[in-house]
Amino acid sequence: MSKKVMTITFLYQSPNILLGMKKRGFGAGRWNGFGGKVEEGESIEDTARREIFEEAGIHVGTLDKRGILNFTFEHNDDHIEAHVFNTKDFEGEITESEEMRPQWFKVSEIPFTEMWKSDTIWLPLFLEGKHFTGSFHFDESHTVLMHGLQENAQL
Ligand code: 6OG
Repeated sequence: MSKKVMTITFLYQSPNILLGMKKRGFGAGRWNGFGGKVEEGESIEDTARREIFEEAGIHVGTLDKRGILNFTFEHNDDHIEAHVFNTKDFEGEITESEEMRPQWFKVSEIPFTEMWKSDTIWLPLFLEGKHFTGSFHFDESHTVLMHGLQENAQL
C-alpha cells in the first residue's frame, strides 16, 4: 500500500468559507479545500502554505490543524492521509490558478452535491470548530463503503 500524505486547507470564518473548484487531476470537477501532496523534506504545514499559494495566490497566516483523515479505495492500494487545516487570515489577492477556481460560499450554501461524498460526513465537525480523525473507504465510483469518524479534544 502506498501512502500519500496530503493537505486540505480552508479559509473559514463563519459565515463564509473559501472553496476551490478543482479543474484538473485527482478530484477534478469537485469543490474542495486547497492542498496537495507533501514533498520530500517539507513539513506538512509548509505544504499547506505552498499549495494554497500555488492554487489561490495567497499567503496565509496562522494555520489551525483540525483533522486527520485516511482515505482508502476498494479498487486500488492507494492510501491518502489528509491533514485538514483552517486559517482565518491571508495576504494577497485570491486568484484563480490552472488547478483551482476559488469562490466564497456562505456556510448555508456549501455545494455538498458537487464535493467528495465523504465531505458531507466530516465537514460539519470542521464547521463547528471541532478536531477530528476519521477513515473513509470508497468504491470505484467514490461512494463511501465504510467510514469511522471521531471527535478529538486536540490532535
Ligand atoms: P493533488 O493530487 O491534485 O491533490 N483530497 C481529498 N479531499 C477530500 N475532500 N476528500 C477526499 O476523499 C480527498 N482525497 C484527496 C487532497 C489532491 C487534493 O485533493 C485532496 C489534496 O488537497 C478521497 O496534488
